[in-house]
Amino acid sequence: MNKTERMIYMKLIIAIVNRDDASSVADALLNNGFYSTKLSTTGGFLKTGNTTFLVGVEETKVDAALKCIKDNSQKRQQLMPDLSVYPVELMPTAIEVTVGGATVFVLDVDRFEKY
Ligand code: 2BA
Repeated sequence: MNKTERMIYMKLIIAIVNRDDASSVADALLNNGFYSTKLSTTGGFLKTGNTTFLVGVEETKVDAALKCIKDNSQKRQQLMPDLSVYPVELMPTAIEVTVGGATVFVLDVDRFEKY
């Protein structure tokens, strides 16, 4: 590698967001020049749909991409049936769970190629 070349390190951001925030997160990423892939996913606890973004970015741009995600992901209260009292009671009671804003993983990418 000569003096003018430098390694570009890539990171993969995996971000799980509420379905209701998915469109504004996608728009913010696009408007700031990031490529992303949106997957329809399901949370293991609530068993309801959420959205997972895959965003491949240069290491130096990770914080800018995370800002797009953070600024557009809201915390929400979500109700789920409290199954601990069911079926003793005929109607399950509901418990409130705080979901989000976003759950984010940032991973090193060994290799990034497009064919
Ligand atoms: P869910 O698994 O449906 O979880 C929804 C919310 O329920 C969570 O919000 C958290 O407040 C609560 N919760 C989840 N598991 C719990 C448990 N074992 N005991 C008590 N409360 C629990 P968030 O933490 O904001 O997570 C939102 C979604 O992000 C999750 O949906 C899941 O799809 C994903 N997620 C969160 N942490 C994860 C992790 N460590 N690995 C993989 N996915 C994760």
